[in-house]
Amino acid sequence: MDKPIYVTQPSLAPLEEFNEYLQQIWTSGIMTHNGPLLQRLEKEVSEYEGVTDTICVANGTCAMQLAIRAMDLQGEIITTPFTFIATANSITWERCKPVFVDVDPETWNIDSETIEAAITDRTVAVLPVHVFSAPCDVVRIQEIVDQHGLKVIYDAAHAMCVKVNGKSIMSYGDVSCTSFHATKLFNTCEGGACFAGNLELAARIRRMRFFGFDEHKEIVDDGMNAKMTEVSAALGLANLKHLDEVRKHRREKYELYQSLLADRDYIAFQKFDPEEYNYSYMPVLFDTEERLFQTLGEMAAENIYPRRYFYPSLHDISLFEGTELPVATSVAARIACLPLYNDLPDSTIETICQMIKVGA
Ligand code: T4K
Repeated sequence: MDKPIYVTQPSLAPLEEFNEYLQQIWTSGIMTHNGPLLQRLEKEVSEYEGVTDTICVANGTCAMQLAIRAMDLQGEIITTPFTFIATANSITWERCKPVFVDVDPETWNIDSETIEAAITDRTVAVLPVHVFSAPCDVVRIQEIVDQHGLKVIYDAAHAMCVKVNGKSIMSYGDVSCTSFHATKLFNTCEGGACFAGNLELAARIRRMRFFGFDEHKEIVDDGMNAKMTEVSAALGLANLKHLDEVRKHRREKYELYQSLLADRDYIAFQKFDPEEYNYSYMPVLFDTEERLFQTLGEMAAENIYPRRYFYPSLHDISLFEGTELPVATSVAARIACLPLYNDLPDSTIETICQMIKVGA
């Protein structure tokens, strides 16, 4: 390839549409502090997702930190090791301890049956991740947390647009947190959001993202600066109009990969319900790490760069070492996310799939 092909590229609305919103900022001079565009984005995301409230924040990591803080959680939080480091960062930065449990070999999400065995008298919450947008077993997880009096925070960083049992995935758990980072299906450059069904909890998160101010700018709570700017909100408003189309195109490209790779019996795809997935990533599981290495090497020689999301499994890094979680270790060593984004030509997907054949 003349130009490098990376794992992803941002999906961006036409520049003129972004400019229309920017013009409003230039006219009003309001750039941040929960301005009109942010309020409009929160309303539009709520309508899009079918939820009552959206609390936009500066990024997905601080969304999880705010959720932990707003519920005053202190202690052990059970989570998955097959995720981006930010999941664990949000726990440790709130001075809690991540306790990793193993993942399901087919969905690669937290194995809900391993959660109970990890509960101690120090456990305060469970923080599962809908990895690559495949929903966790939200019903079983809720049963477990209810039985043990724990909270549940979902890391839904990958999962915009996903519905489970006809309801937005963001409506599950005490708080669901998502990311609107540039590399996500829906992006505001940097950004994220919290979704909380409990009105008091939602109000507390709102205060906490804005220094602990109430609506009269009285300092009434502990807080930080986790606000989303008007420029990010403007980008979000422009991008949101194209989200259905973006998801549809990604799905077509995902399915093209799937059909071209269908005869490779050494490759497995993530298990998910096709209607409950947003097709933002193209993860494939190789039968061996050697085959994965060989394929990555051959692709790099052609200027194509899939990514090892998420390697290594977090429980295997020196910060956290201590537990043996064989499924997570093995899956993390054998997965690569192939390039997937809206402008990726089908002919490049065909080339990539041929290379996987050559590597076999
Ligand atoms: N929880 C989970 C499960 C997550 O995956 C993440 C973030 C979070 C929580 C935290 O959310 P945030 O606090 O980030 O909102 C990227 C993203 O930085 C990160 O948001 C994301 N997950 C993670 C999975 O991917 P890297 O280290 O892969 O980024 P980078 O810069 O290598 O970008 C990957 C490719 O994307 C590049 O090869 C080229 C392309 N790219 C990237 C950027 C930044 C562009 O085309 N344009 C760009 O502006 O982390």
